[in-house]
Amino acid sequence: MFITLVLYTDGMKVIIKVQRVNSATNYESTLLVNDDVAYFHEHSSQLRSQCQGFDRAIITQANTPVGSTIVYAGEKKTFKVTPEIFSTFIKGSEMINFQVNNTLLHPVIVECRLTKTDMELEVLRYTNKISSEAHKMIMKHVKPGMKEYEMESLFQHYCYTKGGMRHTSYTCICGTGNNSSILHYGHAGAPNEKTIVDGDMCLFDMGGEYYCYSSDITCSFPANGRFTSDQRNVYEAVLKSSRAVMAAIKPGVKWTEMHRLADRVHLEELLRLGLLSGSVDAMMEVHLGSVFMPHGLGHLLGIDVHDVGGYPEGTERVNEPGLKSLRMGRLVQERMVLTVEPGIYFINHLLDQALSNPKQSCFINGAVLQRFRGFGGVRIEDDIAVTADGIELLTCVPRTVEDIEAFMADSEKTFSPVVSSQKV
Ligand SMILES: [Mn+2]
Repeated sequence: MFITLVLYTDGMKVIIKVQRVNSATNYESTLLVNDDVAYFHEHSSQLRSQCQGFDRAIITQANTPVGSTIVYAGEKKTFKVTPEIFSTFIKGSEMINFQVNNTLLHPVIVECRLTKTDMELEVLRYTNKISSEAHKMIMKHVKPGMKEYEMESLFQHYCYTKGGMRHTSYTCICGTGNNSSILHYGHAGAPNEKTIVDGDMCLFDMGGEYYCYSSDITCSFPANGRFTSDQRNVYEAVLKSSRAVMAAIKPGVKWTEMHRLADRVHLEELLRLGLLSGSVDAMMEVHLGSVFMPHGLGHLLGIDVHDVGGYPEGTERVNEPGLKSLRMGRLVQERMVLTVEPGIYFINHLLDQALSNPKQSCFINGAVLQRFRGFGGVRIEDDIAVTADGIELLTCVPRTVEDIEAFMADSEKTFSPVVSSQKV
């Protein structure tokens, strides 16, 4: 394995890429994409010093000769390609056998990947657009009697034929019935092989990848296109928390607080359903939310589906049930791209654990809970980009119960993305 540092100008922009190449497969994965010239100026000496140590470094300069002025990304920033900027880089052959300083390089790369440039956002909008369309196509096609893996295959086919996306961002999760409560279902040991049954909830978590950039979308809906009243209630509880979180996200908010907000809405709704009783504050004290949502609310998204940067040095994980699974612990910043993916699941061993814990079982109505054994789970996962004062919703699929039922019934009724908790 070696790392390549590429600096090139592509007509209008300067891109710095650090690539890791697996010499066995020649598969390249990009670790850093940055087209911010100001960033480059600021860090050029640091980056240069870190080149010392790459097993191999290839520096290329295309199109634009040294000394020319580049207009950056159509904005009024100009960047003079000075000889000294290239002086070290341009002589690639001299850079063989340097030592990598990962201690210095790692945090630089992580910060580059944390917030997205305009061009990166464009690619992420694209991955979401195509993947949303593929999810909608699946919703039109799914029928009891089909296999879960048919849905995986159809999704991949759509992404590749319509979007040129050769890979998905992760192995497709196509859980139906009780399988929808298995968080990472679809792996080699359980390869989406169940037959879909009338009455099943489907939980399809799939995202296409384009030029290394990911998408990560989950749609939950009934296989037969009509929600039962229990399915509707659980679904709408999750949709309510999703939209409450989206309405609250803006630069400066704590991601851990967003997770707690989702937990609180879930508990309030399960209380309303009669599945729980008592004080929601007291339930929060004993982390009852994590019984129903044992994963984190969401994560950074970018070149990797669970992208880097969630815990920089000095940011500690909150060691509480649920919260400890969060892949990001830092404050929300403009230009971050995140998933918002609350869920409510009925996972037998977690339910049994809670029932045997007097601090939690006192809130649970066992008889009502019994009805939900085998229900599976609901997750609603959208991708968002953080703006100066809120969010841009990148995912566009039917989300309300009414939209889903109308859409699956083959109605041409249009739906509009719901971004406010008020509309749910
Ligand atoms: Mn996700």
